[in-house]
Amino acid sequence: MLANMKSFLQAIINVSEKAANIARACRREVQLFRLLVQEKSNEEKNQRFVQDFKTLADVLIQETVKHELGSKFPELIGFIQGEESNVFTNTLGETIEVKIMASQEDTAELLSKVLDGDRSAADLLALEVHRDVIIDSDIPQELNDTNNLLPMDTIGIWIDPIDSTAEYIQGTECSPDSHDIYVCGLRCVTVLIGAYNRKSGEPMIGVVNQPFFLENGDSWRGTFYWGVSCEGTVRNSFSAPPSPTSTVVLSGSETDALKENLAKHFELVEAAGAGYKLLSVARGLADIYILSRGSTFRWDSCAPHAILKSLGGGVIRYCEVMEKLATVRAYKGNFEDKYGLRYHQQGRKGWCNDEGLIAYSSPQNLLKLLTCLES
Ligand code: 2IP
Ligand code: CA
Repeated sequence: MLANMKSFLQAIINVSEKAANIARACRREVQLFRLLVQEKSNEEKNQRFVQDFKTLADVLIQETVKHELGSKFPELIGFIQGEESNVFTNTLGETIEVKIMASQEDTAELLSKVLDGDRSAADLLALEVHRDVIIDSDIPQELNDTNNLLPMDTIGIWIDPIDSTAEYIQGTECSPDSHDIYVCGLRCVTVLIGAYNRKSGEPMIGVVNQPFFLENGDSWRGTFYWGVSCEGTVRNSFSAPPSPTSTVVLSGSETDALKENLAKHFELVEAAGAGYKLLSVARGLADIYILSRGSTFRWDSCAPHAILKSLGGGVIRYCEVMEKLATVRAYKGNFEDKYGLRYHQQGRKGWCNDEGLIAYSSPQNLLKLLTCLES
């Protein structure tokens, strides 16, 4: 089946906002928040289910995205994958499969079984799962043209329902550093939905939703970003390509050796959230996100990778590049074609990006980094 790019992208944006609604509800609604953040409580059963609830929030969002995209685009069914499995064993040893049922009532019924009969929490979640969410987006009309049709049987989807789970659960708020990058807190949380070509593995379409973008009073408003880079169509939600910043964003667990080397040439910022750091490069808050270790997965990088590609940047394999730095620097082609991360096949460690990664917003910024690393 052919789908037009505009309706496919709009469907991903809509379901990313539904995911953000669920994530915000779990923080806003007292019955849900209590389960989520492991508040000190004397009711033993809450402790027992707290672990389930954290996983449940993740799993429920992932299943919602799978259910919505699968029902709109049936040829995707079986090719929509994510971080979480929808079958998990609660701390009572019961194996539970989280499914989105046809009706809100049936979904609430199923969820209350996972939540030890807490029907009010289940109802609140089911309400968000079944709510119709259509969000205004700035998708250009050209993506509606007949020359922008996508064969849906060539597309796979990677979902990270809540990236930076640690900040989501216990995020302590912090103010932005001098580069407007938040080192920690709820702003580092992102919902990541990426579409890739099942044959070549190349990322094609990415939506990154930031559920906690703006705090007004005691509630949060989110925002989202999108990028398309496929079949010769290259568009995104940014008004202009990012300008150079000489800033590099890093994981808090990056090696000292790499940090010492980079510090000679760049300003370094350590922030939480793999998705958030990739987004910071796309937003032009940093030129580079470099990660020397295999601590991210296909679901972390696919969506922001597609956005970076649409900006003329990309995400390439750190280890391979470091092994042949001079060759890579001398390469005259598109670095993405030769060294880019691919999403259709497992590597030595499953779906882990085991070679680490270098995310860049432009070839110029990548070359500047490679020159510094070589010196
Ligand atoms: C995590 C999350 C962490 C990141 C880790 C990801 O995903 O993005 O922030 O570690 O690599 O897998 P770091 O903070 O060092 O970048 P999740 O939160 O979905 O498990
Ligand atoms: Ca993640």
